[in-house]
Amino acid sequence: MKRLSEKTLAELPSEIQRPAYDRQACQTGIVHLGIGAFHRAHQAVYSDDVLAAGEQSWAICGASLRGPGVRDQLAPQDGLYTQAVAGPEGESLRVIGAVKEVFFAAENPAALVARLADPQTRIVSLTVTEKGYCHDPASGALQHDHPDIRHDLQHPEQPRSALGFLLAGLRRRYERGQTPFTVLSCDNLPHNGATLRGLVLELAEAVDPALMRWIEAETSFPSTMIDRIVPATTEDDRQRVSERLGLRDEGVVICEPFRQWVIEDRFAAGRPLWEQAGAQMVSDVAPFEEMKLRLLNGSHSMLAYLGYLCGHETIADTMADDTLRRLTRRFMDREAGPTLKLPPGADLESYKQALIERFANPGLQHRTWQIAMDGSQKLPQRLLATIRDRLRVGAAIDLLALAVTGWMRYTAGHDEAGAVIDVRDPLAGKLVESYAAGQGDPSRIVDAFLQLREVFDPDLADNPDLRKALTGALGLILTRGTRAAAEATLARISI
Ligand code: CS2
Repeated sequence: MKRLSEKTLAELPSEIQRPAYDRQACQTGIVHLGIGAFHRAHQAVYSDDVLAAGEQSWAICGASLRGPGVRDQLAPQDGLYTQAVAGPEGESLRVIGAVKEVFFAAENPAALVARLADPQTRIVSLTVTEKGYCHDPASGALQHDHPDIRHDLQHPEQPRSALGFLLAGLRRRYERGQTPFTVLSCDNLPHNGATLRGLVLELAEAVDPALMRWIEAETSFPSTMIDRIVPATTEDDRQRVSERLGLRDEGVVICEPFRQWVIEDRFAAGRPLWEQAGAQMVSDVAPFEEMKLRLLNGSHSMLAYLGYLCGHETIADTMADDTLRRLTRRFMDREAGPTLKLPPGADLESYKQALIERFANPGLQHRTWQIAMDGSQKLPQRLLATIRDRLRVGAAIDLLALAVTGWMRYTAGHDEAGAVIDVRDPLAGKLVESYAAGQGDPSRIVDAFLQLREVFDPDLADNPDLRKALTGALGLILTRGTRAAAEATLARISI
């Protein structure tokens, strides 16, 4: 089968939407670090809409920091790939043209730094996942002993980390007397813009305090809330979509119909009119972000651990399981929802209902295992911040505790039938050790986990109510199994 590319684009069946603009005439105004499926199904689609509306200076140059995979998929396709939206009437396909160039950073870090320093680059956006920020998820502090940070401090012109690349690009601009670019974090971190700003400044200070002051004064780091469910693409997905295209596409991304992007409107060097593609430009992202992190991502993580332990492969499967579906709704209604300060105009009830329907989308094969990854980096903002707020006012945390202990049990590395679980987490070694240190005793296991300062701040680690709730929940899981523990918890809280 021929490959999708500029040359073969005209061979696509007529019903497939494709770039209706002159890609050659578009200039690259955005460099994106971490060009995985999520970026290609989210921000790149908004930019594709903007390019189609005639704003030609906002094409994207993408960079992968961790492997050559995406470059190898997209370079032979001139950056073209298909977005397959899994809706109620099947999949609708659209070829996206916003990405003009893809780098694998490690192959030629100097070329990426040059791109960042190019005056045409006005925005540098990021989706590098939580662990890509090289910080302690609980405290938000830079990990000075992180191997990539240590490397980047020694070789600032040949960086490895996203922070190192940002700094190298900004430094070059500073030295040449150019204007800086806007740094746009699009990861699921609390206050992602401010968090990233703090980390870049901390690194800059270690390199050159004058550079740090320039970044502080001149560069903006708007916060964003990004939302679209984008499961990892499988080989089946590629084959199915390629057959419909009549062309082989290695870069297919699968996503749900829903998409939302809320952006703080503070750009140092101009921006595309993303609002014309449906983005919301606001002055304060925090309430949007908190609602999404605590309801969507909090439920997701809970479902990933409990669902996996109950034998479910995907999130849609967990929603077809009556116990887990009810548990999710109760989690939102009883524990996560009441902690929120709602964004202007939000309707909490319909937001929660929509989430249940989005999770149940049968067209998405979103594996519980995928979402379970990197729990140590995700739990603080998804579950522990909610716990902190509830404990402060003496509110119950039964379901939150069940979710957190689901994570602890998952990291044991074997399921309830004894099969191995492939636990992926930057702290995997410590997690397995913590679990093992408890020797099967729930209170000792909980104590060992609470020692992990990267995850639990001292205020949580020393809270007797949290300890008691976690020990009780883990005890239930260990003695009765995850499904019975979920049922018993639901029964208890409905009395
Ligand atoms: C998920 C998110 O993998 C995960 O941890 O919770 O990727 C989630 O699908 C997105 O944030 C939805 O916007």
